[in-house]
This record gives sequence, C-alpha cells and structure tokens, in this order.
Amino acid sequence: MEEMQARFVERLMKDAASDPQACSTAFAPSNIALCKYWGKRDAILNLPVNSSLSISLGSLGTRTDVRRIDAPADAVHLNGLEVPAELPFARRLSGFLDLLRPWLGAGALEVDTRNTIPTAAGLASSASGFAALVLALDRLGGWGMDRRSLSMLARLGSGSAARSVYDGFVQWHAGHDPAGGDSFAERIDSEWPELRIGIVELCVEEKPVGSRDGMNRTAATSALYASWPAQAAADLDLLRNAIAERDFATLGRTAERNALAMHATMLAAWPPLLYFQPGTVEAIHRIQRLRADGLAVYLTIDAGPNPKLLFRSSDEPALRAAFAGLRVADPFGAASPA
Ligand code: 2P0
Repeated sequence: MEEMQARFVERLMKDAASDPQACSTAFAPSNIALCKYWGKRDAILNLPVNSSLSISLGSLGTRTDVRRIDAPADAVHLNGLEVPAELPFARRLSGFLDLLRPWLGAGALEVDTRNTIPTAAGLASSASGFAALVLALDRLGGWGMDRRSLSMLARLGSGSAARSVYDGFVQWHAGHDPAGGDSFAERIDSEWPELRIGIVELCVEEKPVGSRDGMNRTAATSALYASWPAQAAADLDLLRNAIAERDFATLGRTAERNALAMHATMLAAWPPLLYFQPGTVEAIHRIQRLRADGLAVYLTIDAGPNPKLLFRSSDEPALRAAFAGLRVADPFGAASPA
C-alpha cells in the first residue's frame, strides 16, 4: 500500500524545487460538497468514483504550523493539546508525513493544527486539515508546487482535502488514470458574494462510523449505489450551470437532492447507515416549511447529523431567527487568513 503511494508521490515531486525553511504556517478553508464525493475507485490512491463540487467556508477551516524539531518522533498538537503518538489522528498524520519526508530534508516535525470547526462532526475537518498541512509543507520544503499538484498530495491524506487547497467553488475531477495522475481539484472561476452557508450544530461528538468506512460499506452492500455515479454526474452539470447563471433555486435544489440521494444509498447499505439524529429530521421538516412559506433555503448534509443551509445574505436574519445558534459562513467574504 505504502509503495503505491510512495511511487505516486515520487512522480508528483519530481518537479518540486527545494528551499528548506525552519518552520511554516498555512490556512485552508473547510469545504461543503454541493455534489458529494461518495465511493472510491481506488482506496490506496484515494481516487473517487465520481467527480464532486464544493464551496469553501471562508474563515472556517484549519490553521497548521509546522516546525522542524530535534526529536526521535513527530510531535502532534490538535487545538492546543498534544496528541499521543499511538492515537489514530497522530498515526494518520505521521504516516502521511513519512510519504513526504524524503523531500523535506527528513527529520521529525512538530505539527500544530487548530480547527475553527468541530473535529469529526461531519464538518470535513480532515479536508481542511490535510489541505492546510500540504500547503504548510510546500512552504517548509520550499517546493513551489502548483495548486493542482498540491490538491493531489492533499487527496492522498483525505479525498475531500483535494478541494480545500482552494477558496470558492471547486471541482474535484474523478479522472480515469489508474495511477491517479488526472484526479485533481480545480477552482471554478466564479464568485457569488451573496451566497451563505449556515451550519446547524446539533452534535459535535465523534460519529460512530467514519465517512471512509461508510462509503466503502455503501459501495459494497447498497443496491442503490449503482445509480449514484450517474446521479452525481448529472447533478454536477446542473450545479456548474447554476453557478454560471447565478440560478440560486437550481443550485439549492440540486445540492439538496444530491445530498439526500447520497443518504438514500447509505440507508440501503447493510448494516444500514443512518447518520441523521432526531434533530436532523426536525431541521429537514423546518426547512421544508420555511420553503413552503416562500423562503429560499436549501440544505445539504454530509456523513454526519449536522445540516448545512444554503441561502442568500438577504435571508440571513430570517434564518438566524429560525435556527438558534446558526453559524454562518461567508465563502466569498473578507480574504481568509493566508
Ligand atoms: C464530500 N464526504 O464530498 C463527502 C460527502 C462525506 C460525505 O468527502 O476516505 O474524509 O479521507 O477520502 O474525504 C468525507 O470523506 O474521505 C467526504 P477519505 P473523506 O465531502
């Protein structure tokens, strides 16, 4: 497994420059998929079955500081607390660093990761986490790599991280190459300043089945999964058109249907995957009522219980009134911390 990843990294890094620094820092925004990534065509190289499309979450994301240390092993901190080396978070991170160490000047690193979003609550913190790490490592090694290559490196850490190396609307191309060389993310050159994402925080506990296991189980056991790739491809085209034409109703409707179709494939898996909590269902009903009353609000839900709302800035007061404690992200707002 490591060998295939190492070969992939070697090919990618052959054009990298080298100007090693003592420390570096980077921020990456979290992202919410409007057309979801669900299923892998290659689990080792993290190649998806379908292309996906996301919107970044402005200042909600991950800041990562990386520093060379004179120590026998990496030191990992998450939100200010040291993470013991044997915990899955630290092992996954150090395993990823091992892939890139030959281009970093070897040695142990201290990695300090701070999320402005809850970890493992379906808010894609692994996406912003691996993206911020890769951006910081590019600076630490002085590689000067382009974003497309960095998105492919981030992809190896976590699929959705490929999309978090950019701001705004992003498409991750599934690609066809078995070696993974054409599965990268790309920014869609379009801004939509009125667009807002509302995060309904119902549950910040770690979910029982992670998305990696969830998508593998769905692809392996759900009869409904057969219809997913075509649905995702059709939705992606609709979303691209809606973005180009600033057609909010089509954007929202397509994103909501895409998310619920993904959850339908999970429900038909065995054992069934039900990420919804009672509050999730209540929120879905509330959104349907608000829409029936004329409010243009749509939802999307990842592999977790927390709904995210899609709406326009003019409706923000109404949605804050309807959802107490709503956290609102402004994807095209003030520049994210660099
Ligand atoms: C997405 N999710 O497009 C979809 C929707 C969850 C539901 O990408 O195995 O943590 O690390 O590639 O990226 C979450 O999956 O999975 C995800 P891996 P990842 O945002």
